[in-house]
Amino acid sequence: MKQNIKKYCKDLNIDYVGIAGIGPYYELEKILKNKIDKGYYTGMEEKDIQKRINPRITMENVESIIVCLFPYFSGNVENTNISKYTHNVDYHIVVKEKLEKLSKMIKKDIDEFEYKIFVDNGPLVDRYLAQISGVGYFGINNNIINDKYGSYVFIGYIMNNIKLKEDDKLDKKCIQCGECIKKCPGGAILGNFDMNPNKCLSFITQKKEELTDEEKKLLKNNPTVFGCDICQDVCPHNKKINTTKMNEFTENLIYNIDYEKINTISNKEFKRRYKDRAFSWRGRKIILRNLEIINKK
Ligand code: B12
Ligand code: SF4
Repeated sequence: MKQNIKKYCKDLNIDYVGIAGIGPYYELEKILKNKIDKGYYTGMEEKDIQKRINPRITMENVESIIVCLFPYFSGNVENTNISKYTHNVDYHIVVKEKLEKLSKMIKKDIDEFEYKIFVDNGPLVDRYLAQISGVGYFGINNNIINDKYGSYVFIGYIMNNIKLKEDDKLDKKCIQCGECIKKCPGGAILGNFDMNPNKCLSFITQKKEELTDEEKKLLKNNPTVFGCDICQDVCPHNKKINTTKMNEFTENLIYNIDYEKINTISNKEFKRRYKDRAFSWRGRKIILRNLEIINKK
């Protein structure tokens, strides 16, 4: 069956697929507890640690997890004020659609195939799954890196009720050059493969609560309306990478958000225009707030 899954993935332009076991993931539990103790969480993460380390809580009859990478790098652009992962149509939509297609293909072979699809929104730790299934390895900047596509990859997974042989994780980490630590504007990267996400500019651009003066200064000095790519852009593992083969990530791209344009439309109109964009999930107000901070003389 694994061979068939690989073939179906190829048909769907998915180059990297791996199988993760179903835990419980006790080594991850230690990392999560340590993060909570140190206050290294933002409130965007699933709070229930048991749910994060035990897939059975989410799908009682889960037997394996199919993990796929979705490369989105389509080239570097000079004039952009939003992060690369938001240039394209919302990856949640694209990845879900692809994994739904893959699941339907598998179901044709195995009638009793039951599944649940997740990308970003699931209870598990996506990067952990990517690592244990061997589709990528950790960078000091916390991102999952793949040799062919670098770290500009989304991670999606299918919990399912079929026992598939687990893949081995790669015996590899990034080269640890330290560039991301030096260049991270918020000093969020700790150097031991962990980070303090509260200091991450990507988080600050998405934060709903009022920003502190320090956070505003950080945003003003590193003007990105949504997300942050610095630790990936400086990473040597992202230098000679392939661009994505997925048309969904190369067509219909938006590179800039214009203050005047957003300021003159209603919240409802904003939602209507941008509901298929990852930068819109926090709403118009947050985008306007960030633009105002960046544009302030
Ligand atoms: C909340 C969240 C954020 C928060 C907090 C991020 C954080 N580091 O915790 C904020 C808003 C800051 C954020 C930013 C970004 N995010 Co985000 N985010 C998430 C989300 C929803 C949960 C993350 C989480 O659970 N964090 C808690 C920690 C425990 O999990 P982790 O980050 O995976 O941590 C691993 C490493 O830190 C490592 N680790 C920690 N300590 C140690 C110690 C040792 C010794 C070792 C070896 C490893 C290690 O192991 C952990 C477990 O595998 C995930 C989706 C998901 N459900 O998993 C996406 C996700 C992590 N985000 C993603 C992306 C694309 C981004 C951004 C690149 C977006 C951008 N351009 O702005 C940045 C990257 C910032 C960075 N350098 O990490 C992708 C990552 C893809 C990839 N290639 O790795 C994910 C997986 C979504 C997806 N499905 O594609 N994100
Ligand atoms: S995304 Fe930006 S702020 Fe966040 S860790 Fe990377 S370089 Fe630092």
